[in-house]
Amino acid sequence: MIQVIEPATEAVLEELPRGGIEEIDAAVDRAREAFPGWRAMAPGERASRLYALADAVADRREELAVLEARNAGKPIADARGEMDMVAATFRYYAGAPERLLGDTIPVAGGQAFTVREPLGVVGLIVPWNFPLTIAAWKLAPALAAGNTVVLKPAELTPLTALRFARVALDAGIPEGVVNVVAGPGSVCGQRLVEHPHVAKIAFTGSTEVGRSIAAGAAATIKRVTLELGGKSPNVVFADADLEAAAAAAPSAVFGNAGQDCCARSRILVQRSVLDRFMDALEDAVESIRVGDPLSEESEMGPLISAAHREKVSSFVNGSGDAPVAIRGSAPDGPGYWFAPTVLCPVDPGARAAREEIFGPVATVIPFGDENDAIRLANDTVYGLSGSIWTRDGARALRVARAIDAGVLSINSNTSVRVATPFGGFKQSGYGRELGPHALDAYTEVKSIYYATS
Ligand code: TAP
Repeated sequence: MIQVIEPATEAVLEELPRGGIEEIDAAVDRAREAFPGWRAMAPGERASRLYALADAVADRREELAVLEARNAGKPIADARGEMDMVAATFRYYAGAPERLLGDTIPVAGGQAFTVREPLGVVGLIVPWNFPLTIAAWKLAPALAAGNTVVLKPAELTPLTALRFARVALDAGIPEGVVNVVAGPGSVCGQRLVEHPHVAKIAFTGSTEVGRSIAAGAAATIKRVTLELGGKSPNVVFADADLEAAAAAAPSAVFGNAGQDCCARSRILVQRSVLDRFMDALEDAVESIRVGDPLSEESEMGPLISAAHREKVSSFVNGSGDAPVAIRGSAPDGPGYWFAPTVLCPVDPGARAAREEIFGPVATVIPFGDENDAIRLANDTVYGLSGSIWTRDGARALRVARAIDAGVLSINSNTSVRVATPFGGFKQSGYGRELGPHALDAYTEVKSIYYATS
C-alpha cells in the first residue's frame, strides 16, 4: 500500500494500492486499445471533449485545490491558482485539434504535403511539487494531438491525478484514453520507459532521473522530453527599481516553499546597492506568513517530507562561504516546516550556490559590472529560467539574450504562461512544454507525395 502523508501534519491522508509492473502493462494495453478511436475522432469532436474537460476541472476547482493543498502542503490560494491553470491549459489545447496544420511543398511531378500524426501511447512521469499542473502541461497537448496516455504521478502526491482520471471520464473523455497508475518511479516509471509499446516519455523531475530516462529510452528509440532541475539567477542591477525587485525576490524563491524548478535561488546583486537591497529584502522575508496550507492567510507551507527537509537543512550550516543573513519564521512541528532563509554574501563556488536546493533558501551573490553578471548567471550546469531587473531597456535585452536559459523575465519574477513555451537549456532538459511548441513534442511530421504525372 502507498501511505499518502499530509506534510503539514505528518498524518496519513489516504492509503492506496501500490501499482507495479502489472498495473503499468495493463494501463498501456488499455491506452493502446483506445488509441485508434481517439485518433480517428473528428477534430471538432475531440476539441469539444477537451473544452468539456476544462469546464469540469473549473467546476471542481475547490475540491481539487483542497486535495492538492493538503497532499503537497501548498497554500490553498496557490492551489486554487494552479487549478485555474490546469483548466486554462485544457482550454488552450482544446483549440489545437482543428489547427494541426501541415505544409504544401512544390516538387517535380506531383504534389507533396505534410500532416501531423499522433505518436501513440505516451508515458507521462511527473514530480510532487506541482502535481496536477505539470501533469496538465503534458496531458492537454498529448490528448489534443490524438495520443492516449499513461500518467505516473509521484508516489508522494498521487491524489489529484487519480481524482482527475475520474473527472476526465465524467467529462466525456473515452475509457482508456487517460490512465493513471500510482507507484514507485523505480518500478512503474522505469517500466514505462522500457515498455515496447510506449512511443514517448514526457518527464519532469530531477536531472539525475532524467539522465537515466534518456539512457533507458535509447533502447527502443523512444521520443523523450525532459524538464529537469534549475539554479536560476535573479539579476538585480543598481539602476533597477530596487524596492520592486526586493519585494518580488521572495516569491521568486520561496513560492511553493522553494520547491520550484524555476526558483530564482541565486540572487545576483550589483555590489554598489547590496546593502540597500538586503535591507528591503529583510523586510519582505520577515513578513512571509508560513503556516497551515488550508488557511487563507498562509503564503508558504511546509516542505514535502522529512527526508527533503533534511536535504534542504544541509545547505544552511553556517559555513563561511554561505553565511545566514536573514531567517524568517516557521511553525514548530508536527509538519515539515522550514523558515525562509537568505544566505549572503555567498561565494559563487559554494555548494549552496551551485546545487539545486529545492527549498526556501536563497543565495545572494554580489557582482561588479554587466559582464560579471552575465558570467555569474551562466556559471551553472542548469539553464531553466531567470529574471533581470533594470530600468535600462537596452541592457535588459542584451543580458536576456546572453543568459543561457529557456525562460527569462525582465522586471518580473514569473516564468509560466499557458501560451508561451517553457523548458530548459543545458542540464535543465530538452523539449518545450506549453504554447504551440508543445504540440511538436506529441506529433510526428509525415511527408506525403502524390504523383500527378
Ligand atoms: P524525481 O525523483 O526525479 O521524480 C520525478 C518523477 O520521476 C516521480 O514521479 C518519480 O517517481 C519518478 N521516478 C523516479 N525514479 C525513476 C526512474 N528510475 N524511472 C522513471 N521514473 C522515475 O524528482 P523529484 O524529487 O520528485 O522532484 C524534484 C526535481 O524535479 C527537482 O530537481 C526539480 O527541479 C525538478 N522539477 C523540474 C521541473 C521542470 S518543469 N523543469 C518541474 C518540477 C520539478 P516516485 O517519486 O514516485 O518514485
